[in-house]
Amino acid sequence: MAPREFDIEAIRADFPILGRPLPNGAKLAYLDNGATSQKPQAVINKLREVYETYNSNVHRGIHQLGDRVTVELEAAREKVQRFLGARESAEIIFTSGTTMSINLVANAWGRKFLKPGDEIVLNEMEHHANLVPWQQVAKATGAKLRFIPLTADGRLDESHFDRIITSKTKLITVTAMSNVLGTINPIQELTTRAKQVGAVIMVDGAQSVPHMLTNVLSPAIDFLAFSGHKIYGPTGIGVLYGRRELLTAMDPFMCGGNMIDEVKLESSTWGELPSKFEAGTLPIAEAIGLGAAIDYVQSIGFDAIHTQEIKLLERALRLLPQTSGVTVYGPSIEHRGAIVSFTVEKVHPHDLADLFDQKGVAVRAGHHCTMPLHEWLDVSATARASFAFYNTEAEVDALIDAIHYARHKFRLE
Ligand code: C6P
Repeated sequence: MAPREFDIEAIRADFPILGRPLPNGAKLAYLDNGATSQKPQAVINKLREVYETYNSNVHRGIHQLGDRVTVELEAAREKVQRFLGARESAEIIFTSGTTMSINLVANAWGRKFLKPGDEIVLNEMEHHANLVPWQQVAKATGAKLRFIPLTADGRLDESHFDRIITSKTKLITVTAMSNVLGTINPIQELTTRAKQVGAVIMVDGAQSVPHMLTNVLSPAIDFLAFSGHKIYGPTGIGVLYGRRELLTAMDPFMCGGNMIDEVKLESSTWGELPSKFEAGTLPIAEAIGLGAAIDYVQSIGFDAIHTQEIKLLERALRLLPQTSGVTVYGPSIEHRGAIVSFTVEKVHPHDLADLFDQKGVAVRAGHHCTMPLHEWLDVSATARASFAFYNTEAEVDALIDAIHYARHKFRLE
């Protein structure tokens, strides 16, 4: 289906929350999409449809509602499969989000296959969700963590790849897009390097999947994690894509109902993929809602999404540095997605976020679950504007006005 025409007002009208005044009466400028995105009416309607018309548990139902909900859930899985370009829907595991997807790989693959002397390659910009699980796995297995250094502008320093990615490397795990700097990492190059040394590559797609076309076969990555709530879908649902051979070789991460083949008192055997990794009742309506979110994103198309988000990014990267006291972190526009973190001299980011909120401008402030990156930046916290295709240039201007407002409140202008 051809994407619809990009009409920003019509698109904004699809998101009921964007048109509602805030409790203080201010007009919302929602620039916190990196934390979670807003939901279009189509997703809200889908959740309602599930609960109103065919709510039931999946797979176990031998009644009409159970049949219907199972069909809908598996249709959502197939949508995710096609969206990611995966070979088969059995390679799509529903999880609660990126964090759980990464923990699944760390525990079910890492603990089984890593041993002393093996190396896990990371870098300093990773979100805690793609760092802490690997610290735990390294402790448990004796594997070592290696970190690719960053360039001064916050990109992976490729001149260190030869030194860090070696025959000892068993896993490269990397975010496709930094949730703080917006940096887009060279997944193609890292995949090639991983294959050269016989390592597995895992991509944290939490920030990239909502904003750019992802194809797990090109470059051929082994694992990909993303969260439904950042791609205009419900909370509580996420995805792990895994290559069949790897998923087959792994043991289950969590055990219980749904994931077994046969259970005896002393031992059990596992179900087929993807059930083997889906113990217990899934977030059913949320998974179906994720399918609706993917339909919605595809109805707009990544070309239009990219064009709009780059326009916003360009404006933010031009206006922020022209604003007194502002320091912007991260690389130039060719190397980043629509996320901008910054500080304002003499105003703590938490105070900034508070004052912005009075004006209706919603941003995130803090370390954004990247404490090592903030140590590297040599600041304890930043403020972050993260854009979506439904944001407008007027909202970028509202951000700049809010900075002036905060500086004025602090008697800096
Ligand atoms: N980052 C942010 O405001 P979950 O919480 O499981 O949906 O996603 C975790 C996660 C993993 N990797 C990256 C790159 C992320 O950005 C996130 C979530 C949010 O930046 C919440 S801390």
